[in-house]
Amino acid sequence: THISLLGVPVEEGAGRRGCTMGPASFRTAGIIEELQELGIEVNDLGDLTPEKATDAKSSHSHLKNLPEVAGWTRSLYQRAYELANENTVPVYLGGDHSLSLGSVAGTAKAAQEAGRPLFVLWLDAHADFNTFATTESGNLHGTPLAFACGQPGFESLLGESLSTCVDPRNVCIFGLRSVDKRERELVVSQGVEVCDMRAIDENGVSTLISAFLKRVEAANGLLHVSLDVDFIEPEIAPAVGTTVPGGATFREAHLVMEMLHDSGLLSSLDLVELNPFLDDRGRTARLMVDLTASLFGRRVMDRKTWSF
Ligand code: DIR
Ligand code: MN
Ligand code: MN
Ligand code: MN
Repeated sequence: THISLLGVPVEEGAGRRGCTMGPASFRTAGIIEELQELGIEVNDLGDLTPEKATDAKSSHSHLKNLPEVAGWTRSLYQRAYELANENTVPVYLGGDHSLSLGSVAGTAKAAQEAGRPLFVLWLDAHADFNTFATTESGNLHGTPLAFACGQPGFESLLGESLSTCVDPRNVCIFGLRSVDKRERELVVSQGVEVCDMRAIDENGVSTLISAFLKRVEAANGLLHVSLDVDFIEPEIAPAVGTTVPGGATFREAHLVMEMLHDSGLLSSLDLVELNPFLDDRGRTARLMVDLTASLFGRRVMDRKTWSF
């Protein structure tokens, strides 16, 4: 494996400031060294510079920082498209979740050209499926999945409509426990797969993730994973602006990562919403780095078949 790290220090999509320090915090927590330790070649591309998108306007006046977020999106859309065409696994270090407006769309365009369906695993307390019309907060980090799945009204982001959309049936929102009313209706009507926290309680992470990975494999799909810090239980991952109690435990989160590694299906990754201003002596940053290491192959022991 070869990994390309790209910092995307956007914070204008979130309701509070601080995610701009995310990429620096991932690096301080040792993300490069931990991945190299696994024998992986890591290329740190530094931090992305956003375009100026002063033309980005919307009639929805409650949207926050639309020109700034549009600038990041245009810049990352192009960069993600390029990286998807290289022989590398891009890892986008956020930055708030609005970075996925660019990363998923750019990756989807490349997947379409490669003739392969793009699957998206969205590890998050939230659905991030609001449109400009449905968002109650006006925070654009709550919109990337709706944008990627081709919902209307996002034209001002890129200055044109999206050429390639992700099929919403190829999206799995995993860990959901907070969804807005109209956002919920959209998720259902679009046929998005949802594994909410109750589904995880009742079935366990392993059954649910296996079923999703089987679908990706059967379709010869590419897999983009988007990991929001708030997927994890806030008691162990406090450095996020939108904590919701009842998140994935330490072991559940690691098991998802370990299973993703064993599948060999991962093609690109977002690590988002880390807000170092809210962290407790770096513990959330370190947890995110450890989860990333599990995703890229760190394990206690090689697997064997147990016989009792
Ligand atoms: C809420 C919260 N659904 C919103 N969303 C997110 O603002 O749209 N919080 N993504 O992290
Ligand atoms: Mn999110
Ligand atoms: Mn979230
Ligand atoms: Mn968020």
